[in-house]
Amino acid sequence: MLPNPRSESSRKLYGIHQSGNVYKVRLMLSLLDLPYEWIGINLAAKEHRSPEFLQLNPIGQVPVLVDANVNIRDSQAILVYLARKYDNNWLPIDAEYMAKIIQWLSIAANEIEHSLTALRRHFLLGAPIDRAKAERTAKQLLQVMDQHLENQPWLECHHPTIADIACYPYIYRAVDSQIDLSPYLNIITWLNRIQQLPGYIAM
Ligand SMILES: N[C@@H](CCC(=O)N[C@@H](CS)C(=O)NCC(=O)O)C(=O)O
Repeated sequence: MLPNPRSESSRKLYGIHQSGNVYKVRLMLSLLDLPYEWIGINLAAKEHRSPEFLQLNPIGQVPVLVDANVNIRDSQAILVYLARKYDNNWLPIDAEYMAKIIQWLSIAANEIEHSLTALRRHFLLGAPIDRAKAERTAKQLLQVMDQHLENQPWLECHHPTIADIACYPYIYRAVDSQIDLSPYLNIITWLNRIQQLPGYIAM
């Protein structure tokens, strides 16, 4: 018998609770109402460098999703996989829509990662960074996003997509990065809109 795609036993998420990249996958799984087994990885004990974990992800990072016999690393890639496999509305196949959504996945992996995420790591974990540069990048990006959201409720397609989920966690936790969101009213409204989605979970 084929495994039931909605059964927990066939799906495992490896992660840590403090990570926004892991949280975006937990959020997506919850929005899709997909159960899974949580496998906590102890970074302090270097479990992500163990031979067993490196077999799952040779890069040695969380999150990793194992769905039956499919193994995907990287939060953006996992969002793509979950959307295309379980609900195409989150990533429509239309060439223009798909490209525009992937623009935001790139922003999540680059501009957000190197600004808000880096600042969060700096303030919560003491990671050394070029703080002025990270703050400049964060503010430029937030301004662009705020303007983009002026006349539309979602980042693309007039409905929620993985673009919104990819960009959400570190902006929602901007307080950890000591970035003030109050000048960005459209972003604040967008964050609230995401929090109203059925199946939403907080970090
Ligand atoms: N591009 C990756 C980044 C993943 C990442 O940076 N994971 C961190 C936790 S947020 C990690 O595993 N760090 C451990 C390490 O790099 O040694 C993604 O989006 O999943």
